[in-house]
Amino acid sequence: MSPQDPLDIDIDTLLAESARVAAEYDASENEAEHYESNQQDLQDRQALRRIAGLSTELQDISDAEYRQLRLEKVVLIGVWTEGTILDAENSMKELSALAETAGSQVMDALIQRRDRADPSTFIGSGKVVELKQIVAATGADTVVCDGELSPAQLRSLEQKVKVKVIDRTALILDIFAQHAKSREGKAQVELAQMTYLLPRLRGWGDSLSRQAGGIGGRGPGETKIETDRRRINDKMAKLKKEIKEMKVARDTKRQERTRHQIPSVSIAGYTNAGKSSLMNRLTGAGVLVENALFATLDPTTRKVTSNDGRIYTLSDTVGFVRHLPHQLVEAFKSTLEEVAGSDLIVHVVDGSHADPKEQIRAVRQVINEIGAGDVLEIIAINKSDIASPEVMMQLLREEPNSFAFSARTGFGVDTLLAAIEGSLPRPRVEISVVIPFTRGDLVSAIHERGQILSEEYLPEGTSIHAMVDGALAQQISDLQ
Ligand SMILES: Nc1nc2c(ncn2[C@@H]2O[C@H](COP(=O)(O)OP(=O)(O)OP(=O)(O)O)[C@@H](O)[C@H]2O)c(=O)[nH]1
Ligand SMILES: [Mg+2]
Repeated sequence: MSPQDPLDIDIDTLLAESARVAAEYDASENEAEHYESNQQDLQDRQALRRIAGLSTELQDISDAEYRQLRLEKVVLIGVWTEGTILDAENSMKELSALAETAGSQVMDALIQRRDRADPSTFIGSGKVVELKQIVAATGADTVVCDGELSPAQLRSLEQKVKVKVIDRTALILDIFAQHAKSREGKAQVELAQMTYLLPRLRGWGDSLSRQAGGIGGRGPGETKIETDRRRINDKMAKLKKEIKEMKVARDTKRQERTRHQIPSVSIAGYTNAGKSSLMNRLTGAGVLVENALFATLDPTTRKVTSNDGRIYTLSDTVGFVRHLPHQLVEAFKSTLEEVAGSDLIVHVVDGSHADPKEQIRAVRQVINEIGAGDVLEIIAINKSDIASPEVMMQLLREEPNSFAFSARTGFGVDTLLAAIEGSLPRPRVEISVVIPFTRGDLVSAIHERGQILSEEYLPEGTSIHAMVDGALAQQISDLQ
């Protein structure tokens, strides 16, 4: 897109501008500080836990250059409201992995025990002071909050800590933006970013409207924000149209597959579970494998021939995560429809993860959300080479249709493959025909899509006894 394009909006500039206008508004307001009692502060302090060993450094600078990351020093904060401390720590570990995937260096991580997040600053005001000290001591330039914060919360925390504050959703959107390669992927991410941005602009716009109402006039800030909002809406409409056009091409391809009754298998699962590694094992597709979250954004589909000679497709898909931002689910709908439209989902689980059951739950939630809840599912528990055997055994016992394997060592892959191929929809129509040699195309179609029971070459053609799908049976009967 050319820089002259009125729709080419630089989100950072826009955000900065909106933040400035919002800050002006806030400064004009009577700053009623939200003080809590000392007792609460004491409780806050006692509830504060630091997670040791979470700060890690990027090991490979060339990797960072390749992805053109903005190397930021970040401090993570989380509010632990329910569940065990282990759950809270796992959540922070994941946030840390997300931050590192986005190219940041994690300086420190804090969790605060509270009944609920503070409505004005997410963490309690006592903690805010402490956070500010940690930020200063570590030289951090960004604070990342584990959760989705309201625009007002982000703003007041930012003002108090004096560095940029972002939430988990913004972080995930940032990773997606960095990893999107295809035109469709980029458009989908941009749409998700704008959907995220729009209510945040509205928040500021509303504040300004209230201000404008008070003095009975329209401030220049409001006009600016309304223009921005209109431009974003225009851009979003344009993106949606583009995505729709690309969806047509995708649908055509899928219809083609359906028409030929080629079974399709989707590899889905939590991010970093080893979906692409399995895809590569099974097809040699050479999909990028990386110990990073959301390494794969664009689906890769390969034609595979089963051991009994039938053809099906195998697709590697984008990974899921807990609380996957709904803007992303919405924007990636056309990509995710691939999963919903498949005959079988191979749900890859990282057996070596601290809480694989929680990952299974989170993935199933997204699978249901995209309307794929009824698709047949195989649970494929990966990384058997490093997972605890007890955890693997427990998962295998609890999940009826489950298999253990290791994409790295190849352990269990054959059994898993046999289970996948055994679950493919079976051709149902039995035929017994002699096909003239001029119709070699039909003979190969029966080989690819059907199941040969017997085959014999006669002088008048190929005599075949086979099971085929309805469409192929129709084509063959038309021949007679
Ligand atoms: N030890 C071990 N590591 C594995 C195994 N399979 C995959 N990995 C590693 O797990 C990491 C993630 O693998 P990927 O195949 O990229 O995972 P993915 O599910 O495609 O991840 P995203 O595309 O990022 O959602 C990589 O570092 C792999 O090398 C395995 O069987 N054993
Ligand atoms: Mg992948």
